[in-house]
Amino acid sequence: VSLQMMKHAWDNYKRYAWGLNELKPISKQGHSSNLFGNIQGATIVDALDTLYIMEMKEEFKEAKEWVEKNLDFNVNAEISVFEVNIRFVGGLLSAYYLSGEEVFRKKAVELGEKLLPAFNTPTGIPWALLNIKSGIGRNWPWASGGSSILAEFGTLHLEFVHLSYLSGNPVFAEKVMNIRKVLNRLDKPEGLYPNYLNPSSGQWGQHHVSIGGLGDSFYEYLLKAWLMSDKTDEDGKKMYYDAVQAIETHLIRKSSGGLTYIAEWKGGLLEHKMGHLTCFAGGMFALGADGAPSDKTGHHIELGAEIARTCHESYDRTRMKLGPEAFRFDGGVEAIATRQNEKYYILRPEVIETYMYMWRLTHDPKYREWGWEAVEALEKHCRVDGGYSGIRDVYNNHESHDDVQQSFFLSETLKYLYLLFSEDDLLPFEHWVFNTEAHPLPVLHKDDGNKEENQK
Ligand code: DMJ
Repeated sequence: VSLQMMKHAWDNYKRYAWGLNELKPISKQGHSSNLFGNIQGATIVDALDTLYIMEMKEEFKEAKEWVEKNLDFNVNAEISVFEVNIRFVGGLLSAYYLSGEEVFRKKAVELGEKLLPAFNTPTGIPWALLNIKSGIGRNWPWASGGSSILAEFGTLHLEFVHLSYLSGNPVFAEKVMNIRKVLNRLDKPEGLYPNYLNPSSGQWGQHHVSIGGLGDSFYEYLLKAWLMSDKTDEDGKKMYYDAVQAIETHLIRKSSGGLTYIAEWKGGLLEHKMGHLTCFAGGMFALGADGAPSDKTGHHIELGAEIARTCHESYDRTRMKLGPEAFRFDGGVEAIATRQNEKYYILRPEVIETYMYMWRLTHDPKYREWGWEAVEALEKHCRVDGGYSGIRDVYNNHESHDDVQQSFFLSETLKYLYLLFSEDDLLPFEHWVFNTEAHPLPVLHKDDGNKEENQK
């Protein structure tokens, strides 16, 4: 089914928005997000590996030809370093490792080089935004006291380690190892990492802590850096398990109805809200269970299972059986969005991602059942003639479509669905880690410095 869904999403993108970043499936035209500046083709690059894995050979070939002829980084564009890294660098790296086609390696390294000026700050903590022509960087104007964002500068590690590996140039890995060093020198309030860090002073901004937006994939990359290093990156490992310990103590709570959730922390006070983005953590806890101290292994799996159940409830308690952007555990509600501007669903993958990890790690059939419910809801409410669209209010009887087919729907949501219903030996966890945009990167095995071997 996910293959048919991919075909529908892809064919319509191709028909109405080919070469542009994303598709507007209702108005049947291109959608350009300023996250990528003038860089074009986000959907193509994000979808390459999904097309490959689903064996959509014709489509993969078209996509590759587009990359060869049209993907151009010599543009005057201010881009989000994080978004371009996870979608474009990540997408190109995976396409290279899966297909072995040199063009993807070349483009990934070329783009990596364009991103390097972002690290020209007093601390080496990169800017959020970078003009890839002038090399001038800055931060989001809304970010606390000119800070960089934890989930942004903390989500470069996997890709940059691979860029050094594939280019032979150590500079990429050095840049991300330095981020680690800066973080390790800092005091952490209650062992937690605030979402804001000033790249000039090297001091934390506001003490907001989140495992959802602004924090999320920083934690994910600590664990995955350790796994991707064939479990040699002991720093990454320690930082991950220490962080999870602090998260459990200070952020994880159980509702009176028995649902485990991860709250947000604002200078010591809890906001009892969990974002859709936070739902990825179920899969992360389960993936990390194996490396936890031996008496904690079962506990980390259990935590993953409980988060999966809570996130499933957030879907089940809506009219459309698709989860809201954020749901609350206060004012008498549990796992329900109470604010109008938190009721939307934009084709996000995190809940299905967690089902996929839980399925692979436990083989409990309920995760496939829950995944199937999501497929039915997507088909019923998000599928339109011109592709797939997000929904403005998942509690409503009638769909109000937001008219965007996000590129991560093709790279993540549909890939994780496909993997959920595939055998475990397709991209097995012993050999692959997924970047935060679901682009698989091979584990770099310590016993063979040999590239060919690592690509199997
Ligand atoms: C994706 O770009 C990535 O999964 C990122 O980590 C979070 N936001 C979107 C999907 O929701």
